[in-house]
Amino acid sequence: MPIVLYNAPQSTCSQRVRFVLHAKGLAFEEHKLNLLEGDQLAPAYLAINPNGVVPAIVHDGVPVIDSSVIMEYLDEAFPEPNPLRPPSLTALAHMRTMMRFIDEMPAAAIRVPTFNIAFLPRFQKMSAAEFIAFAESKPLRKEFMLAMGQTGFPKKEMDEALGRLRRTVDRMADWIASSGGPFLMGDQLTLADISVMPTLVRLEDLNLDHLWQDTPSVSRWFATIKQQPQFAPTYYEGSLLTEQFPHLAALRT
Ligand SMILES: N[C@@H](CCC(=O)N[C@@H](CS)C(=O)NCC(=O)O)C(=O)O
Repeated sequence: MPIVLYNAPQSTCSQRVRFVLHAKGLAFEEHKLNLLEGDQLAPAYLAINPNGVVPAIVHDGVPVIDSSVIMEYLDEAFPEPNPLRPPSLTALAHMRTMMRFIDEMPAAAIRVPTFNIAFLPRFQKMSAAEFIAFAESKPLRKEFMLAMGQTGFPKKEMDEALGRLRRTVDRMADWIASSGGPFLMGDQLTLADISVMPTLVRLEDLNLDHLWQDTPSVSRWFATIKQQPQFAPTYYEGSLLTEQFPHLAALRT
């Protein structure tokens, strides 16, 4: 039975899982959910992922949810080809520490510029009652949506999010320096690289790549990631926000 993937093209968490599936050469059946239309809140999907977020996979009839858990699950279930976790227990613990940091810091912080710059115009078209009903229907992101409201996050929150993203770049530079690169853990591409990859792609998509312009080791890391054969099939047409939202096209010029 092929793996079934529920995801969204532009979703950073989904991009992690697509990359791992391609790295393993696994056949999968892809279901694309429209997150702005609320497909992730449909009862049939909530039965798979009660958190109402993507991605989720179903393997042998059993759902596995949360992108970090899915990545580890896939690497454990299909270690070859391309093992994405280091063999020693201490290195594995180090990789997981990086992944926790990435989930807690950049993966959360990136939502603030993403929503303010890309999604807000869509929410501003809703009536106040429609927006509140949409926000309140989200099991995981209700408070986040209500905090953003229809005017967006204030400058203070944008600045704090960009600060957390900048500190992530600094931490990546430390990891590359101590491992010798080209990847975060040295010669081996691991789940830690795949975990942080979509944040840098998103920052570049939002024209915020100045955050690492003074950090050549991170620029080199990013160029190396883009050269991986899994990168292009992961980022198929429509995976970038500038490809989906016409008002963002100007950011590219
Ligand atoms: N910790 C979860 C977070 C998943 C998540 O936030 N997914 C976003 C897309 S990247 C989503 O589905 N958002 C839909 C919504 O907010 O309604 C994971 O890593 O899978």
